[in-house]
Amino acid sequence: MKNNKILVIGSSGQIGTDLCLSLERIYGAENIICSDLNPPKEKNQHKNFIKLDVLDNKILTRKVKEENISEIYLLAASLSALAEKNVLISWELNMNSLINVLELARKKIIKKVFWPSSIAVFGPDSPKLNTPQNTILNPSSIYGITKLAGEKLCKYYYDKFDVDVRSLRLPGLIGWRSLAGGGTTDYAVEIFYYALKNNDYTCFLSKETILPMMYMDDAIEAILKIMTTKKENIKIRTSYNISAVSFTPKELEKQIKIYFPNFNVKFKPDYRQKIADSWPDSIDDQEAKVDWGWKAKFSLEKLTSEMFKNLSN
Ligand code: AKB
Repeated sequence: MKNNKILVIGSSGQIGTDLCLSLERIYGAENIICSDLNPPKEKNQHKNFIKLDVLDNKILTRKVKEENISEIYLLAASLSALAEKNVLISWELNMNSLINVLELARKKIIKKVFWPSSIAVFGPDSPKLNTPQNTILNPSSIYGITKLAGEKLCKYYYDKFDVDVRSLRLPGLIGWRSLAGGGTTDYAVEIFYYALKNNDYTCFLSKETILPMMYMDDAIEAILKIMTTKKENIKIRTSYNISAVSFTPKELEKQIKIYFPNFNVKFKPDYRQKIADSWPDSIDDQEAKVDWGWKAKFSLEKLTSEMFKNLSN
């Protein structure tokens, strides 16, 4: 695989931590270059780790050429809650990282790109229930605006330069290998850590806020699947809707109480409530199912049991 190496940008983050492990297992650790500004949680977690700033285009290009990279998974981003506090920095990171990577593909230095979009592309004017693939997109968060602009860029680079960039509109992700950071859906990960430590949890969203969510293993499978699907079967070149489960903080608390009956959640909504209120309750992912056979495996019950099983280990 000398000329077919993969570069993961943002490998120490929530998705990157899990994705790198899967890519290393499938393609061999020697073929995966993990990169981030921060080191991985565990020392020697990856065979190849480099410190890399995706905004430094010169060094990025040099590294990609030196390592014979053919595919990039671009995961570095500022998520919804953090982005509201750092508008310009988030715009710069979310947009310029994508432009830098798309340019490498336009110049044929790399062959394929994965870039995650988000349910944040939807806004208060989008239908709330079973939100369709093609609908009104008026995001109200700066993060949603960067994701929508990113989707348009992906489609433009595909139509104009035949750049093979593939994307998913990810919901809130729940995994045990790392904490989320800076998102509106982060409560659904944090809450497990509090329950395990026998601490009560104060949720920053109201108890009835329903949001689309997904267990990390499902998300990784979706990413691997869309990246290995034949090019002609990828019909959507903005970003695919994908969906797994939808639940409220109260429903998650109820599930957790099956394992920790004395666990309690207080609800103290903050500025993140407004972001959550602008997002869909549930997502219609028919196109992903038809085009590349997507199907989620983890229900709320199953993901809760997996979280406790793995976190207590
Ligand atoms: C966030 O909460 O910002 C992310 C997302 C849904 O894209 N988890």
